Amino acid sequence: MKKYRLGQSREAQDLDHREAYSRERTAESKRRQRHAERLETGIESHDAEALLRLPDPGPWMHLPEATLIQRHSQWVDLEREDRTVLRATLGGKLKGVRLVCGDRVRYSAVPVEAEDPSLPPPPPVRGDGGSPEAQVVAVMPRKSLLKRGGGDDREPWQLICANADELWVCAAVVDPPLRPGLLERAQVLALDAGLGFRVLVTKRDRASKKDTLPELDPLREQGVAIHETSALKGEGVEPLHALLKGKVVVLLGHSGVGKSTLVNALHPEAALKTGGLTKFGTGKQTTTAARWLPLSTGGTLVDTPGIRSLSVRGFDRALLAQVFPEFPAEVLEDPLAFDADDEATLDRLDLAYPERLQSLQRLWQEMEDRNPNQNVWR
Ligand SMILES: Nc1nc2c(ncn2[C@@H]2O[C@H](COP(=O)(O)OP(=O)(O)OP(=O)(O)O)[C@@H](O)[C@H]2O)c(=O)[nH]1
Ligand SMILES: [Mg+2]
Repeated sequence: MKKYRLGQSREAQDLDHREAYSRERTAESKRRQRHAERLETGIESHDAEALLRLPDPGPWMHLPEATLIQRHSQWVDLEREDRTVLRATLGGKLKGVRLVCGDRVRYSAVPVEAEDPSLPPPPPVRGDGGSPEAQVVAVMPRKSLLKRGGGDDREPWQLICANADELWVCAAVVDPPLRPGLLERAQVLALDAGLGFRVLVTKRDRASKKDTLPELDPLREQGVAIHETSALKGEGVEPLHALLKGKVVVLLGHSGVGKSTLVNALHPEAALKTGGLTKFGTGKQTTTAARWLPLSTGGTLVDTPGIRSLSVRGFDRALLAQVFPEFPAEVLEDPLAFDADDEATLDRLDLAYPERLQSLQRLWQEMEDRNPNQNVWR
């Protein structure tokens, strides 16, 4: 049994002990090691742009070029200049490089690993149908990159499409309902990528002509182009052909708003699968991967899977001044300083659409969001 002198704590006694000293030292060194490791991953994960960097295609410029038209889990589909499609795997040099629909790539008919033994072997290919005929070895610099915020710092961005010119957001008149914030969020994405922005109202036949869709008023005032369509009846579709000429246009919207139906109306050869709605009036996630579809009438449409949410995490807050131009500068500088529920504040600001203050605040907050697990060490 240990004896303690009066006034001495158990800890004080322990520190005199040789064994306790060495225990302390090991614990301290382990702590330091852990801390160093955390700092390392912290730095890596905060380099959000690393995901967007592409290796130099310089050595591969002699190879033929093609467009990535669809990504599958093990391979990609490429479209050559003559519009024929071929299936390809990704070369070892592209390990860790995130390719996306619309990327211009250089490919080789023989795996380059066969020529360079220092590279890892090509990935095994399993699954349906045609086996790969080529290997992608380089990606060309992108003219534009449409992306959305990712879930956390390890996955800071989700890429949607490369080399597009415009983003068309589809919103159905009725089912499924337009979720608040979707249009503003999509505007942020388009501004960030430098793309033109239009709103396509779909299923116009489902509502009366008198319904003027007041939720689009703020956008109308900003001068955003809004097109009303009914793809099933072929109404409002014809004018879109002229807008598509020579452009790459990405369609974005909730599941079930009729993106694929619209593509089929514009380009019947595509014969895309379309789905009905669930009993809750939501879409059935019929389209599962983005598809690059060159049109015979000129231009290219990109059909995308329906979105549930659209994160703006990590985007520049300065973009909000263009998305919410009706707000005074004092609000745009610090939206959170204003109480969106306080009548007096709203009266003083004299906002045309007071409900947009809350939306502005949400986007503002989200843009700064970091992964809570990573925040501990910052
Ligand atoms: N009444 C009417 N129904 C339409 C119209 N366009 C699409 N629909 C219907 O809406 C449903 C969903 O259409 P899709 O084209 O599959 O929708 P989507 O946006 O591609 O959906 P995801 O692929 O799940 O993202 C289908 O049942 C279509 O028939 C329209 O103009 N009018
Ligand atoms: Mg679809």
